[in-house]
Amino acid sequence: MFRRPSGSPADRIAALRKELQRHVHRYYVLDEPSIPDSEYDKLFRELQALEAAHPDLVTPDSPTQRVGGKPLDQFASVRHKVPMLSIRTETDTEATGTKNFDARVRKELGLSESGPPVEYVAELKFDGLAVNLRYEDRVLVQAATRGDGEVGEDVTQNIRTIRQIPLQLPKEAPAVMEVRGEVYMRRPDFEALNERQREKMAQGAKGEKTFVNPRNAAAGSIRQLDPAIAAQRHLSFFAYGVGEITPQAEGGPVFETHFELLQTLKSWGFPVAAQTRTAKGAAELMAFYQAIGRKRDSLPYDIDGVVYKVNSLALQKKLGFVTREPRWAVAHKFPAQEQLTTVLGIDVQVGRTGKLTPVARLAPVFVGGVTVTNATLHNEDEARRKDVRVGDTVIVRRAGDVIPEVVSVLPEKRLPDALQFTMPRQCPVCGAAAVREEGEADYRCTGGLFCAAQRKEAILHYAHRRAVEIEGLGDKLVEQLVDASVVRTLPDLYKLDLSTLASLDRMAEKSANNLLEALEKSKQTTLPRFVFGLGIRHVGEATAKALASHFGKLDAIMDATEEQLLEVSDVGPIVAKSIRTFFEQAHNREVVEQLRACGVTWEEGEPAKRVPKPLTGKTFVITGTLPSLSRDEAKDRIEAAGGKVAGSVSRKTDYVVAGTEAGSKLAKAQELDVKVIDEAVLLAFLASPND
Ligand code: D41
Repeated sequence: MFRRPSGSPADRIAALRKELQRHVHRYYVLDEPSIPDSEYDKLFRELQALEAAHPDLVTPDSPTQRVGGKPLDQFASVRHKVPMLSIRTETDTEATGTKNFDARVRKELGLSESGPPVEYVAELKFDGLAVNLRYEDRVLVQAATRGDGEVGEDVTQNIRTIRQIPLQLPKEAPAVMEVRGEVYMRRPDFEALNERQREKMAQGAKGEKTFVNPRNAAAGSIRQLDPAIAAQRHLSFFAYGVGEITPQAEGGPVFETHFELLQTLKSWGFPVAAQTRTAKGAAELMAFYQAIGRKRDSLPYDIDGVVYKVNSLALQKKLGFVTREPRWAVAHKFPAQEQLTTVLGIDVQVGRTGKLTPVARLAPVFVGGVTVTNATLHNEDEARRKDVRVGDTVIVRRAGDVIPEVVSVLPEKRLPDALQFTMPRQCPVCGAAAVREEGEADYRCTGGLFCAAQRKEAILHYAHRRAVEIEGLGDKLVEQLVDASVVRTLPDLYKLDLSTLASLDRMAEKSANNLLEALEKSKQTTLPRFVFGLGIRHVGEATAKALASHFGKLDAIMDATEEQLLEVSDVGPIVAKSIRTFFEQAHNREVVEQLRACGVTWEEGEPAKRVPKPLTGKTFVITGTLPSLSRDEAKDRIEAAGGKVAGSVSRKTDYVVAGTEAGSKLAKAQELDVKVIDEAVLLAFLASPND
């Protein structure tokens, strides 16, 4: 992805340092990485290799000479009493990965190859932020990030907001006790946080942003200066080790193994991953690696690998550490969940129900254990927010069961002539109008009856028991009829004959006859069933009935203006617009005509006498919190009763509906002498035929 080395090794080293420096700053200081970790690691390893080959070019300020992050200025620094070590990583995902580690441990302990296996503890490697929790006299007195391992940041106030972290230890705990672990964010909490952030941004809040992954969300939340904000971010914690502890001689605990230590921490209220196991020898470690690898996608949090630790604390001591990495532990990585790739194109897919989804077509890339060639951009707003363009270099993420997605674009790699993506206003499958309704995120195709993408759904809906009802025409059969191109649109159903049906797989003559009989029977239907069967968005059974009794005839419904539709009880602006758009599509009208020509009939009636809706012509403003209705519910019900709901109070406002904590709108109403009512009065209006 990156420029090949040009010029001398010294030039390349300088270029790599500059690039890495920039990423380090974005990652550790801003919690906003610009490239995936895997890409950073590649650059880092290239620099390491070059420096190893040219030791004279190593300088103390090289990123390779510094571990971990630089503290933000605003947090107080904390010098760790016992340094927080880092952990050697094994990137070999084959069985050799565990064999090498086990062989090294055995060799350093002077164990023969044929001796009994070494016992390990196998843990999950959470993708979070390492912290040290210090308890003095069994009270949490300080929490600090790992920082560079020597000095971290004091984040006590934020850590105290994590409910999973005990603030107090039981009386058997020693006088000084430091517990180490990872603060992380579960995927559902991450999704919910980003959703809230998006809402805030949509409401114009300044300085709000979404997070690219749970790790950054956790890091950003812990290194958040306002503990009140940290408190709203659901963070989780799990313990993996200890720092300073009161020595045994002074009444400290007696632990012989790491596993025992974890069990004790668990009994004191610290979360310890349930998957933690002891394992003997390389083969059992590998079995653990593979078992967790299979489970990885279904875990509700991200892990980037597993960690193996020698279980016996005596052996750990004997093994010691080299340059801040214990010899008794190793992190065994899983395939990365984020990778760089390029966008070959942006397609728009149409779902079974007509939903349009923009999808980035990608140069194939191996992410999270699978080759990914497509990533969803979700909807128009998301595509705009991320501003993904054809030709862009992007970070692709595949974590958990979720479908791959584009996390962000590398703006510095954008081609100068790259065009901004716009959502098509027409369905790419059938050409019908694609519309996005007020308050909705998605565009939808309005060609429900003839759009190839929606064929199966449209037919199933029409044939439903509560619609036109074609007995025996279910999922499987529709699938078969459409896939064999025997049925394209609804009228094709009525052209089926015995020989066509009998030619289908698994179709006995008896079932073919039954289907033909059911089709014949379905021709005699009712207007509400037929209208419901058309599958017009927002037109359910009740609305179909209301339309039928209001207009009496299908042609009247098809030709009704939005205003006329609004007169129907329970029809609000969104439903009216949806009905109008449906019948504006020439193809939809054609399908209706063809169905009639095939002999589908119903009894038509006279239009109902016009009864004005209770709130026709009245404008409302809602303010404050109502006791039982949500604001949206109140709006829907006022509109369904013929009224309008405005956002601000003016002389044209008829009523202000005020709940608790009503603010400036209430004051404005009083100033303009507009009638103020409460929810009870509103409900009475809605129930009465006139106001
Ligand atoms: O889950 C983890 N991320 C994790 C991190 C773990 N399960 N165990 C760890 N063990 C250690 C040693 C062996 C040094 C006690 C670690 C880390 N260290 C660690 N996390 C961040 C830097 C080092």
